[in-house]
Amino acid sequence: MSRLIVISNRVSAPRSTDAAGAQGGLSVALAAALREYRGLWFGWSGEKTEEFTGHIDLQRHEGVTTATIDLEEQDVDEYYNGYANRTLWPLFHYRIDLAEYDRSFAGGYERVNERFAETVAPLIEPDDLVWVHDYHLIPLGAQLRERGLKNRIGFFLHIPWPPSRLMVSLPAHERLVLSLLAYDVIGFQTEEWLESFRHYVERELGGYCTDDGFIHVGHRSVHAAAYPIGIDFAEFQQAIDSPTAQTAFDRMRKSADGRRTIIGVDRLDYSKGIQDRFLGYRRFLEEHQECRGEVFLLQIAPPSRGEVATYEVIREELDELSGRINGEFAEVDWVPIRYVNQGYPREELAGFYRAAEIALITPLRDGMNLVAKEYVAAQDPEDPGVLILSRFAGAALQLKDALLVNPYSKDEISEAIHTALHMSREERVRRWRAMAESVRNDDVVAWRHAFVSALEGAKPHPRKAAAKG
Ligand code: ADQ
Repeated sequence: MSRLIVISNRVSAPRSTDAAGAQGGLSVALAAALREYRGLWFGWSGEKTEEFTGHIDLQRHEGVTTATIDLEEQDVDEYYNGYANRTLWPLFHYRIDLAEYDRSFAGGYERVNERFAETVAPLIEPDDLVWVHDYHLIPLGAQLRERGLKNRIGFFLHIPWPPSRLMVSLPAHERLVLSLLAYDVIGFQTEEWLESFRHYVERELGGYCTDDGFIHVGHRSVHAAAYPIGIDFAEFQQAIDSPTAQTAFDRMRKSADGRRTIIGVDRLDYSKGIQDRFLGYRRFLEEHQECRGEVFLLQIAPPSRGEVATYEVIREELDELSGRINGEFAEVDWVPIRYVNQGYPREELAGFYRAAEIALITPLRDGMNLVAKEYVAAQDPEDPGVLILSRFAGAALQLKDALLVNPYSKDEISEAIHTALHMSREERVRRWRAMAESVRNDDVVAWRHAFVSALEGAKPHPRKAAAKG
């Protein structure tokens, strides 16, 4: 059997020394794949070094080999904080108003992708399958081909693919997209992002798409398909059955004191729509005075990407907005929003999800959104809560029995909260069953099997180099 080489910006293989549940489902799932295929996981250590040397720190944790490199400060500024998080992240989430186009960012991005390629290439054996993850590493496949790799190489994009009309605002967009043709399989979260990609290929690259799932540009044919990511359902069930989850559940229910809990859990990011969510909840409190004092919103949002200025701004805005709403509506014995800026271990989070009668997950745009799936998995089958979900999250295409809302509309959010609070148990159970079936069947194990089998099935790469822009 071929080995599997996973390459992503950051590496997070499970370690038994980590606090219980500190690892995300994705890292657990990729680690399981790596154990099965005896592979290794390559990426940035998260550490900085004075001068890039290409030194690889090889480690083995619980049957998984990790290989990490340190990057220079300039690399981190231009590649990670720059092109990845200030150019591609906003653009791919349809926020061209926030996207910064800076030539030094683009240069740093190329340079770090080259550094990745240069360092990882000697670790790759001829029969290895290579799986590259996410928007940080789009050109990596082409860089590896330039170094003579003929392996089957796949790419999975965890975030949306923007509509062509937005994509063309990126300087040198053709060059970036053409570099994707070096891969054998390109995976997207949903049919919607795949459709946007195919549209770009036809319109901007003069290529064409065929019914067998291939895109064709010049002499290259690449398999492009949707592989919706899921959660590790079995692992999450264990988390929910743990004593820690039970304690967290009891703590929440006790502190709710008979009030109903609406929960939101997100990384603090503008794409997650937390501001519009607060405003929608505010509208609900205005319109339904009779419900004031009977519900509260628990918003858990640990800060992310502290080095990017936009994230500082959104943090300040949310502090201000939650303070204002609380000031406006609070009573001596009731605060409408509990806004918590920290992360919690998975088992505790599972207990919080279960204690919440409603989840309000309203990203303005999201590749998938695993929080929505975790909420569904954590519910009591006899008395499940209601999921209110943005129609612009990738997860909405699978979780059609959620209350789907337009996250920009305060009225829709307000109405959905009201509907959720009054929904009969029978309807809650009916909706939950349909969603739970999807979350259980399309889990992260099914996701990686689907992607890796597609990669295994790919034809060997032709001797001729991939098209370059
Ligand atoms: P993210 O944008 O990070 O991921 P999401 O899919 O919701 O978004 O995953 C977040 C993960 O972090 C979940 O497992 C959640 O439990 C955890 N998490 C979030 N807030 C937390 C908190 N306060 N405490 C503890 N854990 C917390 C990107 C894309 C998504 C895509 C995923 C996976 O943006 O669209 O679903 O990758 O492909």
